[in-house]
Amino acid sequence: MAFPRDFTWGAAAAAYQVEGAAFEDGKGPSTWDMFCRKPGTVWEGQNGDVACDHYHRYAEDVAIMRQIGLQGYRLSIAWARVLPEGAGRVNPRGLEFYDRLVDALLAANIQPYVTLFHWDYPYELYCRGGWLNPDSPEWFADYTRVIVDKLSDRVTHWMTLNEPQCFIGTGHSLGIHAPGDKLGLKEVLRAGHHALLAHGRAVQTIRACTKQPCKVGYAPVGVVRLPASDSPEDIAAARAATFAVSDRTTWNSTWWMDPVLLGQYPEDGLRQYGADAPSVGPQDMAIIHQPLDFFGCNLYNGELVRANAQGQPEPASYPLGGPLTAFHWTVTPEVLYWGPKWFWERYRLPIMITENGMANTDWIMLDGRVHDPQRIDFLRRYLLQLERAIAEGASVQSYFQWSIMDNFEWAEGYKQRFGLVFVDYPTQQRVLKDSAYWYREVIATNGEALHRDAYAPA
Ligand code: GCO
Repeated sequence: MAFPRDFTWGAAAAAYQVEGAAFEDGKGPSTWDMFCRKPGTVWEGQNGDVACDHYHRYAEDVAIMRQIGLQGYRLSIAWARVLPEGAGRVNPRGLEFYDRLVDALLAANIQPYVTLFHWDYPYELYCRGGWLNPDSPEWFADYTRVIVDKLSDRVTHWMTLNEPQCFIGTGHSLGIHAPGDKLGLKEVLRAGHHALLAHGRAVQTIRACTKQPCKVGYAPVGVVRLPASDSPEDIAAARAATFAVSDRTTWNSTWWMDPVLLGQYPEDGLRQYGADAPSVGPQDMAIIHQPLDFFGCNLYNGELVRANAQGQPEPASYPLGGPLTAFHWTVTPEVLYWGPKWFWERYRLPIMITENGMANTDWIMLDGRVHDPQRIDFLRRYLLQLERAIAEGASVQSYFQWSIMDNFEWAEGYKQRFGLVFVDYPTQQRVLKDSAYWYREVIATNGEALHRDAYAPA
């Protein structure tokens, strides 16, 4: 049995995707509130105004988490709920929501893992330049202080930013996520540099203000390339491609991980971006490169790579008709093998899988249940690969399935269902899917149930 005895089994969600109450109790608007209102941005004009109504139903949701046996729940804080203008005035009612949520989790024996920023940027700060403003790292540090002052007597696990590759790239370059900008690469990377500085300032702030010893990490996307075969050449090529900045987009691992974990931008990234690379102030890397306690990363799938005749990586294709999720993402369980293995080798920090899961075509069936064998098989395959990575020495501390419940999947609206728990949005009824009962077994047996073929839900 590879999973360590103190392994944490959890599930994740993010504020804008589940909370709703978008304009209640003094919350200020976020860029996502505004973005959803622009025609043509989100599928069928949907938005997170109500979402899963978790803001009002959190007690029921925590009871469900307890029923599943979650040991950890990864949540995020809506910055503009706490600071309606993003900076300055604190909204006590917003802060109290997280107070109640954290208390409910602890009472259910579930550890809160708090992400400070999961994309819902305060709109008022966006109007002041957002991540392009050189003051943005300080805004983030000030907000962090408010949260840590309030919650660190009970919260001991913190993550600063979720997926900078996405909120910077998808939000500021492609324009398909909030704030919906299509900036040139130079501005995009400047915004990214400020986000990295914000990470560093937040870590410093957490360490300075925490009321008890705590663990601090980060949650970028793990952009991993997978070897097309078991040959040493293909494996070496996939590893090299995983740690390369091979195009002029933000979609890579090292540009976002190396500064944080090694204190420098990768050489090939500096070459690739050339004159568009951000100017780095003399103190910047010292701020960005803070000691961390864990390396969080979100892992869903990976593209296939093989070695060409010169041993260099080149793209390879998956076999025709291979498995796809409802989102049409490839099913590539080995990403939970190679990802943790290589990230552990490069960064030597204990790993938390902060997200992994799949969208499925779930509905309530005529027997009143939600049967999702694809998700069970998906998670089983992925977790067996994670177990293999651990058995071979990768230090992995925890796994957070995405997501505890169906929720607002950004530009896809409510079309994609990622949950262990089905949400019937018109009634807000929650129904545990078969995968939730199965995951309960996995948790209760610390992974042993992954080796059982037959599974009949309770
Ligand atoms: C992300 C975000 C989550 C998504 C999930 C499924 O990775 O995009 O962190 O908010 O909902 O990944 O796409």
